[in-house]
Amino acid sequence: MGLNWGFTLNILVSLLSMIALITGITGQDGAWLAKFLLDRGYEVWGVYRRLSTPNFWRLQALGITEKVKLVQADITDLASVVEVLRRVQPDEVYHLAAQSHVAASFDMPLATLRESGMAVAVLLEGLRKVKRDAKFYFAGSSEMFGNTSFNSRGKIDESCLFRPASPYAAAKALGCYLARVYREAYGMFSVCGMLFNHESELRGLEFVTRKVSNAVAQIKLGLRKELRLGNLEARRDWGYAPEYVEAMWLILQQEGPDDYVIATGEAHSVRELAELAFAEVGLDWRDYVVVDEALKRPRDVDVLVGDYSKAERELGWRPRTSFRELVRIMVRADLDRWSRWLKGEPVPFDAPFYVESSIVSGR
Ligand code: NDP
Ligand code: GDR
Repeated sequence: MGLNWGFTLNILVSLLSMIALITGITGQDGAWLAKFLLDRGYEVWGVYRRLSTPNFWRLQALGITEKVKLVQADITDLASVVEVLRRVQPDEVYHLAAQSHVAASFDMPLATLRESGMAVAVLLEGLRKVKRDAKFYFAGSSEMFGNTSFNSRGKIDESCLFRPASPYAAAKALGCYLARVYREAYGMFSVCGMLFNHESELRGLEFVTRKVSNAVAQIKLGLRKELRLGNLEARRDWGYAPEYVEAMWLILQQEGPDDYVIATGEAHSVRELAELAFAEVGLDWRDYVVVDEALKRPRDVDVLVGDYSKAERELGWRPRTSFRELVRIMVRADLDRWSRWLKGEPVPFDAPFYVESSIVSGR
């Protein structure tokens, strides 16, 4: 019987390719990471949860819906997580799923603690029992540092203390501690990425950068008249998401497990964000932005700015997209999507189905 070379090659490729499992594949980072790993020849599995309305627009926008393998689970449900781990047998697990909105965590503290904190134990216990040698990445956050004291360069690095200022931040700090506990207690390759804000054209509409870029596009096209915002003075370290998922991968390619700050090292205020975004389409932000006290959080962190020296030294990672470029990418993407949508073209994006922040409290 002759050898079927195509079939044999397929088997060889699948034997050689690494298997990655991404929780939160329908979110911003999950989609970018899936694309990044597919481009590197990974077999990519993604965990999604059952929703009454399917939410695959980001995978569609990146053209990878047919390339990833989707499995259903809820990260708070150990039985479903173990089932997925048994089936997928991943080499690398990127645990990105969470209730990721800081303001919403004040409205839903218990659900946030369960999904963004306790669920990390669900994943780690599942892995310890099913695939202990898999590498595990936990999506920690700059929010864990809260209003911490800065290092001698006036920034936040890996040695700064956690001082969480929201239920979300407290949950992420728990997750980060758990990642370290499993590393030290069981020798697992388990790490906590301390990523500062990263944005893109795939960002959720509830986050301030995308809220602004979407509103600017709508105002420019005459679809709305104003943009309501909360704290204009908050300063954040905003980078471009596709570069940050690359850092996640690099962290798992190191010889040993360790935690890293990933940031741009520059902070900008929400006011500057609005100014730049409106200027991008030739408008003056002061004519459209309304400050709404209801959009201010019970407690906010004044400034978060990261020191990525360790990542640069050990991972060879550094940010490439400036704040100005980031704002331009986002505003242009929303302008393009709304323009096409108005012409009746099919565009995979979320904004036409969203309700205004004046209706949804706290966003
Ligand atoms: P998103 O909010 O865009 O995505 C969150 C993902 O988690 C979605 O896919 C969501 O699914 C999924 N999810 C939430 N709850 C569950 C659940 N119970 N079971 C299964 N899936 C669930 O977040 P980002 O992509 O922006 O961020 C990724 C991770 O990184 C998050 O953990 C976030 O907290 C963290 N992080 C993000 C930063 C950023 O600037 N983007 C910075 C630092 C940390 P669904 O689509 O169904 O809602
Ligand atoms: P953040 O992002 O809380 O940093 O969490 P968000 O974009 O929600 O807020 C950034 C800053 O902008 C201020 N702000 C507003 N925020 C929102 N969402 N809506 C508004 O109208 C508004 N007006 C002012 C906020 O008060 C805040 O100071 C993000 C998430 O991705 C987390 O999951 C992640 O861990 C952190 O970044 C790092």
